[in-house]
Amino acid sequence: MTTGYAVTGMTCGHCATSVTNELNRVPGVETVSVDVEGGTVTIGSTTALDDEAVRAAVDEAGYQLTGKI
Ligand code: 9UX
Repeated sequence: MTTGYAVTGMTCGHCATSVTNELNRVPGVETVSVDVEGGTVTIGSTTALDDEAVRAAVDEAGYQLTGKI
């Protein structure tokens, strides 16, 4: 399955790398696709994700998860 999230604060490619690295630590995450321009992150996973774990990972990277898309 894929789940999309709105993430604010990402402005360059290094932002995308940072948030991807943190999200890859979340249990169940298989793939991470970041659209910096659009402010979205799409995560592929085998099972439903723990949204709070995703939120915490985004926060840890220094960005803000503002909702699902
Ligand atoms: Mo790029 Mo992102 O220099 O927080 S890493 S703006």
